[in-house]
Amino acid sequence: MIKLYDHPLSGNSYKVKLLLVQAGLSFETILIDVFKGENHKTAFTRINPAAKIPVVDDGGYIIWESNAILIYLAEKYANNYIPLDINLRGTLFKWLLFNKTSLDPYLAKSRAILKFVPKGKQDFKELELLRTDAKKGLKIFNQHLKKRSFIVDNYSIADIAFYPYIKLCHEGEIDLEPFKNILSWIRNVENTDNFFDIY
Ligand SMILES: N[C@@H](CCC(=O)N[C@@H](CS)C(=O)NCC(=O)O)C(=O)O
Repeated sequence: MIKLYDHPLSGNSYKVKLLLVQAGLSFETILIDVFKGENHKTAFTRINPAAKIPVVDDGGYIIWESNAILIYLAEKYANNYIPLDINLRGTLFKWLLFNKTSLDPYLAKSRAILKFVPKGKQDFKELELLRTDAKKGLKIFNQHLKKRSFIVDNYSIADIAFYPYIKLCHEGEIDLEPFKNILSWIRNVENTDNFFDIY
């Protein structure tokens, strides 16, 4: 059975869980308490030298990096979450990389500063810079979603990849109100079969 190294507050782990659940795949979760530093213990860094969750162990095949995991699982078990057409696939890969380079890092770090860093240790200067970059990415994403229900053709792993940190924007005090297309896209994702809330 697929094993997912997970933490309930991890947006990146949630992406993988959402695909596993929506695709009807059986899996078990192994809790890695990143707040207690369990991800830095040798037992875990042997599995992922980057010391991060999520990690998937699929019958001994180990893969980490959430968006890579989504591609792997969709290719192997859930073809309806990844387009067949090469141009649509190219577009999907483009958005998965945009997600990991131009949006998730800014959204996730803004959230982390306000949600997890103890008061008094929060770097508000860094937070402002992160939010400025996040808004640049959100503007591009919002523009792309004009007249589109989903990122590429039908609902796919691209939507799954973008969803958690956008949904959690409020925890980094990033206002989504100016991004109306993103707001309707969130509703579209939440209306897909077997969708479940992040928490
Ligand atoms: N690029 C990685 C990022 C993974 C990541 O940052 N994971 C967080 C949880 S969401 C983590 O393990 N943090 C613990 C740490 O950095 O010490 C991915 O998409 O999987």
